[in-house]
Amino acid sequence: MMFSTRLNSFKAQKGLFFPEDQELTTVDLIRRISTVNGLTHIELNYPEHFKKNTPDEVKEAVAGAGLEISGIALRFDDTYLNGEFTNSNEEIRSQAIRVTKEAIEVCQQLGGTTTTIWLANDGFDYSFQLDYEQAWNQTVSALREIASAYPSMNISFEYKPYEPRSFSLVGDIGLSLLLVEEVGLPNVGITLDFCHMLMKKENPAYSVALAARKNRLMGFHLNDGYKDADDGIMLGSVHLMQTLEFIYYAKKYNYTGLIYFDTFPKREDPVAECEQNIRIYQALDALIEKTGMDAIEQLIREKSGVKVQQFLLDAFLA
Ligand SMILES: [Mn+2]
Repeated sequence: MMFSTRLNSFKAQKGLFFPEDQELTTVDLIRRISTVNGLTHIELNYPEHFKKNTPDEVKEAVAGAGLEISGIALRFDDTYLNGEFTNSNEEIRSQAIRVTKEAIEVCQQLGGTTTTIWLANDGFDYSFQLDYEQAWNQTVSALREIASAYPSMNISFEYKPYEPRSFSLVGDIGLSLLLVEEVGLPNVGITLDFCHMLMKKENPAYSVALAARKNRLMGFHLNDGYKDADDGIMLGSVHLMQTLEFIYYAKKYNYTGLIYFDTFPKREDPVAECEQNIRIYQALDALIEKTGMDAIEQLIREKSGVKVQQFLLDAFLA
């Protein structure tokens, strides 16, 4: 299994690893993240993580830490406050497309496979604020232009229903699959973020099944939360059964991609927090193995809420 987590989490509880007055670079954060037991990969934000260090410096630090780079995630700053691929200022829209292409090139240069696109600002806050059809068409054409220029690289779309916009343009699994289908290229897929799915009141395992049946499952962002906000707390801490079901479907569809913990430890030691997430994932995976895929398949076929609760109880008491 490939495990990764948020590099920026390693700015937290700074004094446990760095002198309090040290200004942290990406290379410093890589040094700290490399102390996590069980971590295999690093994911970097573009352009954010390349402001103080060059791609070569980052590459060297990651190799020196005995880790690999899985990919790059786009982080659009306030230049794009009024939209990335749907910005009505043509110059800003072109810049969003150009920066995305740069991110893919950096990903390629660093030996990563997947560039994840989250469009924070493509959405709306008011009625009559957005021409929906035009915005949709602009998003399809931008993604098509980007993905067709790099056919050997994975481009993964991460949806989120709202925040920072009141409504995202593409905010759920169904719309994301429609978008990807309209883009019509084999190297475009979907990243499922557990909190984002909860915010949309999706059942996460169902979203796995829908993306997998279209062969578009490209990335996992795992965490947990209380549904209304992107809490980013530890895996399984609130929705344990839904996390177990999610991992069951990941196994059922032979998901071999990156398991990335998109959590925001602040009051926890981020090293211990990440190790705990890895342990929880492995423990739930082992519980499924022990129960047997066939036995769970049988449980699903019975469609019995009572038997599902007994399964939970048996797992606790085992
Ligand atoms: Mn995420």
